[in-house]
Amino acid sequence: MTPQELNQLKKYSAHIRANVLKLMKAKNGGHLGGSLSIVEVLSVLYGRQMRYDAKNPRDPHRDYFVLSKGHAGPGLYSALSVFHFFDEAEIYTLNEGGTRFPSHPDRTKTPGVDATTGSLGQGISVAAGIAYALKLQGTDQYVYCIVGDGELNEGQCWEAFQFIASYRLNNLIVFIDDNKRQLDGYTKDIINPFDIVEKMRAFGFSTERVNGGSEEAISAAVDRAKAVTDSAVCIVLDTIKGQGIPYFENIADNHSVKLSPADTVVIDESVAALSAIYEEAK
Ligand SMILES: Cc1ncc(C[n+]2csc(CCOP(=O)(O)OP(=O)(O)O)c2C)c(N)n1
Ligand SMILES: [Mg+2]
Repeated sequence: MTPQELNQLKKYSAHIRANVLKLMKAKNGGHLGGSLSIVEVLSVLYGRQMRYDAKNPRDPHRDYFVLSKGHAGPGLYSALSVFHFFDEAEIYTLNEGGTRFPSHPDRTKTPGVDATTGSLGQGISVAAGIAYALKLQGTDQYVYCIVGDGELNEGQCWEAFQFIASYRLNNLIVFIDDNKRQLDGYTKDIINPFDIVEKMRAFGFSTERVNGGSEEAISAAVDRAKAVTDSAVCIVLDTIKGQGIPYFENIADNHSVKLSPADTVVIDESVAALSAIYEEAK
């Protein structure tokens, strides 16, 4: 990747992150922490790795994206707005009656959303089905799926992983967003995941852990994943819940926030700083 390409990805990340914060402010809160931890991976996927046509989101030749941790819908909508699937202004109707932007993704409502998710564990199973169908068709399309680390509490994830590994679905790149926290605390204190990389390897996946805050590291890992020919692939993203905004990384409960006046001040300051990055002359 050239320095210019990396700089462009960083601008995308800044723009997605700013949109997440603006969405939170517009709704006085929401699923902030888990939306911010996937900003960089979304930037890499939509800004570099995925094949899609934003003006024809159902293009049968597209790559597919499944947000299995569906509560991070605000993160996905922010990304899809940056990549021109729809006007940014519309995402601020999040959760309102009649909106195309429900809190959790709905494939029948939102351009660019390939799977309806929110019930944890289901999205990875849907992604497995899509990938298996594409394999049967012999296409060169990829499916990308993001699973939460807390989501791994769901037995359904492990059923899906067995299927994906057994059928060597190397056209499905599984990301696990290891942000170390789930709804009500640290994963290690609730259902200890132990070593996620070792677990995925034991299940049959080629697995690596990368810095989930680095566009360069994520993109290089996706390149390596695409070169795997004989097994399922998993990239564990080492992330921080609330990633990119130290104030929100450090608050005790950053899963689904209700904003205080002090939080809103931080959001305004952060959006101003992020806008300066992505609006910098191209
Ligand atoms: C089947 C199911 N059970 C419970 C919930 C409620 N829930 C929403 S988010 C969440 C925690 C998810 O944690 P994690 O996957 O780590 O998400 P992140 O840290 O990325 O926000 C829970 C329990 C749900 N959406 N689906
Ligand atoms: Mg988590």
